Amino acid sequence: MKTPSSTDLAWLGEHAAAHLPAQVRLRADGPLTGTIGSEIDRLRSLAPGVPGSLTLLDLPQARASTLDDAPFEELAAAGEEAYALRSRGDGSDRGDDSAGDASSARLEVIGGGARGLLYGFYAVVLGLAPAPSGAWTIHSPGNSIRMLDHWDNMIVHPAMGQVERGYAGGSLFYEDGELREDLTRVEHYSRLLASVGINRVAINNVNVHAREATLLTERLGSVVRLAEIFRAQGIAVFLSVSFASPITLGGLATSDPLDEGVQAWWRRVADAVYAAIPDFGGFVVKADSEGQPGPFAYGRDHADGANLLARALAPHGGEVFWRAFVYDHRQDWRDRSTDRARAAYDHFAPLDRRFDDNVIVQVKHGPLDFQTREAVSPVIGAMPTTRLAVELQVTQEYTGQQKHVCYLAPWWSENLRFPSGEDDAPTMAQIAAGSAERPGGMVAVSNVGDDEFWTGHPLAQSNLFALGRLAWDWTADADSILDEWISATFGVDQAVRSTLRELLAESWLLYESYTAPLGVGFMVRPGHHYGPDVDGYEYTPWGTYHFADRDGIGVDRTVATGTGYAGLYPEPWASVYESVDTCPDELLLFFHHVPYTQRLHSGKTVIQHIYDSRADGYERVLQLRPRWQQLAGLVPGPLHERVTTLLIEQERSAGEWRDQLRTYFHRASGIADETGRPIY
Ligand code: GCW
Repeated sequence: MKTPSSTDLAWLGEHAAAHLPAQVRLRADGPLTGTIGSEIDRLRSLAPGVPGSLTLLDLPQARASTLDDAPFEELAAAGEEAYALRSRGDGSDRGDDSAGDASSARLEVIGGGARGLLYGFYAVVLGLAPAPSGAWTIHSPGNSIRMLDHWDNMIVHPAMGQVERGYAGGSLFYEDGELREDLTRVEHYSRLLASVGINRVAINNVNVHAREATLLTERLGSVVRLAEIFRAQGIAVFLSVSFASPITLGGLATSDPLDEGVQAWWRRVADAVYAAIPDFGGFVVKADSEGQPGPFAYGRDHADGANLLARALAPHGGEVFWRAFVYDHRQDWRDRSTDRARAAYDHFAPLDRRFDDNVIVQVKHGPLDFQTREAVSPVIGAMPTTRLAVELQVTQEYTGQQKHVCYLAPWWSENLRFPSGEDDAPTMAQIAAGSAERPGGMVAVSNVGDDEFWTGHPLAQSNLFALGRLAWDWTADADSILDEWISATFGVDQAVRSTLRELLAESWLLYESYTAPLGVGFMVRPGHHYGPDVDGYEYTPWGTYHFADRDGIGVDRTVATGTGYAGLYPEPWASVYESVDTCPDELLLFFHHVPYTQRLHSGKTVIQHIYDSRADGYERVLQLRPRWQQLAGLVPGPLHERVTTLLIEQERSAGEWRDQLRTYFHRASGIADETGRPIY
């Protein structure tokens, strides 16, 4: 087997190319001579010698062609990111594993615009869009915002490394404080993103340090170069900016959003950025959060702050992604009335109607912080007139740090499908998607670095892929997405497919089973957040407590006796969560402080559940490696070795979680494990 290159080891590698008919017939001239057009040309070179043909046309070309039965009006209405697809000839379905003899198959793709054509092309390459023979199907994204945020630093940060919460090596973009000379991998990466429909990317950490702040001004040239690469894939580039920039970069005495000098400074800076990058996306801002500067210093609120930047960008069509992750990270652990889970709601819900049209409030999917399990953020249903984006974390900060196998699509799906109220209330995804007039969508923190497998754990590529697919269509099924990723990456060998399914499909629930129980969250080692440390955050200022003592555990967030957080939801959820009887088991300790002897709906007591699931989870982890071993020789050797090494670490770590949690809660409760399994 040849030594795989990093491109081979992601889904646009050799297996994807195998889907492509050979005599690809490109007619991508005319209005498509832009950079996307040349990109389509480049992609054609991936096609091996399979007979058949592929016609790619944009809408004006298609109208002028012989395809007079194409759904022109519908496609035009679906927008420039949409595409129409039809197969003709042998009746095979390009999305089907058993595509069979494609000798006479012919695929026709019409793009609503250049990006639609590119997406249609990738869908064919990756087998993502079944094309029933004879009939046209139209595919269009369910979200207009499909964005990835990079938490990359130009300089390696002493505590956080080069990529904050990055588990895949250094930054793809920067090296030694500057943009890399060789950006070939950024080109590959931009293709990976476009192939699953990503259309926006932010290229630096939301914690904006001194050097990275200068991307906005003296290092704008680096942004220009990255924007050129991403442009070819229809992806707009965004910068994370510091709210204090007028002071730190501009030498002003203030960054007060109501100060005219500050407003003029931001306008001048935005004008300069757009002079260099006419299709620049805009800014991402983390303000008044974990030490980042913000409008509170001047007695202003977050609408004042966001609108300041929005008004500088508006003349150029730019957007501000303003994060709602605002809470008191210096709280006194003795203070039981402050609840971090409430913070984003308390700060932002009252500001609905105050944000300018080009502000998108970016809300983490849960009220705490990307935990393995937590409730859905009540902010999303509380700002009906504000453009919103749900923020997900592809990088596995709290979900195994790309050392543990953890396929997150089922967890994201569960959040996206969450109905905001009774009966046919819209789901969280529908609310975020917004309307044609006020579009929103999804933003996620990337899990990619300069690692040869892109994501450290090669199987963590599935999360990046799934994120794009769910941003395109939140109703897509997590298992089907997994299958798509497996075929695109590893081909259609049945043994490979079934093993990967077994390893990945329920890996999130497996991870949950041996880590913090029943929605209580955290219990991780402070700082790096890897591995168990039950009391690690208990007496810290971060607002992340479990309140376990000899009698019970959990956070009382009820209206009746707790922080009142449960009351921030509309019905039925306010009532469902308020009562121990109706609260779902998996969120019991998120909403309630209960005795260890509390019985779950599963019939087990809380303490026995903690004992059992930690021990059973560990046993299941032990089954992963022998299963993976069966793929030796069926997947590239270096990839097989990397996964094997990581599975050994997952076993070690899961054992540590099991033993620390079982022992801790035995010591706390004094209640025996009825199975008699070892406790230390
Ligand atoms: O989960 C926390 C992380 C921080 C991160 C922060 C955020 C970029 O531990 O490292 O900072 O979230 O989302 O801003």
